[in-house]
Amino acid sequence: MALERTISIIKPDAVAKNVIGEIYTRFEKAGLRIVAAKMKHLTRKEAEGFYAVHRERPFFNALVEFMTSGPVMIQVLEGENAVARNRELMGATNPKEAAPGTIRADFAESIDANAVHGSDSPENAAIEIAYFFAATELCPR
Ligand code: RTP
Ligand code: MG
Repeated sequence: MALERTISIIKPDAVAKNVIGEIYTRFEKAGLRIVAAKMKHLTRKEAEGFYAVHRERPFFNALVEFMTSGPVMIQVLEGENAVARNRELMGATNPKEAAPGTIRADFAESIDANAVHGSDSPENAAIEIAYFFAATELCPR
């Protein structure tokens, strides 16, 4: 088992619903540790840069609009298989397909307003962590 880090973003819909604490509790119960965190209202440029891999997708503009519609809570999670474990906790992208008990099943409204983001590989996690955090902002155990 590998000790990994991943990025989690609590999206504007879940921040507006006041469920940051409930989502943090799920990370903690799953053995994921928060080693950095910041709340931020993303600019259009920041959201476009973060989702640059999706630039050519039909949903890109809607995604950027949504991600800049209110503040987000961004955290680095650390733990065994953190990338996969966080994605298990999140559930499927479309909340209608998300397994019961997952964050998206419990808190998401739609495929656009789907409560959370999680890195999809250790390689992308490293890129996404560096996008939002300086190395000195990480506080590993
Ligand atoms: P995320 O990146 O946010 O963790 O979600 P994901 O890996 O499950 O989904 P991804 O394919 O990376 O897509 C990024 C976000 O774009 C929105 N999306 N909309 N309308 C659509 O068909 C569609 N597909 C994706 C979602 O908000 C998704 O989280
Ligand atoms: Mg993704």
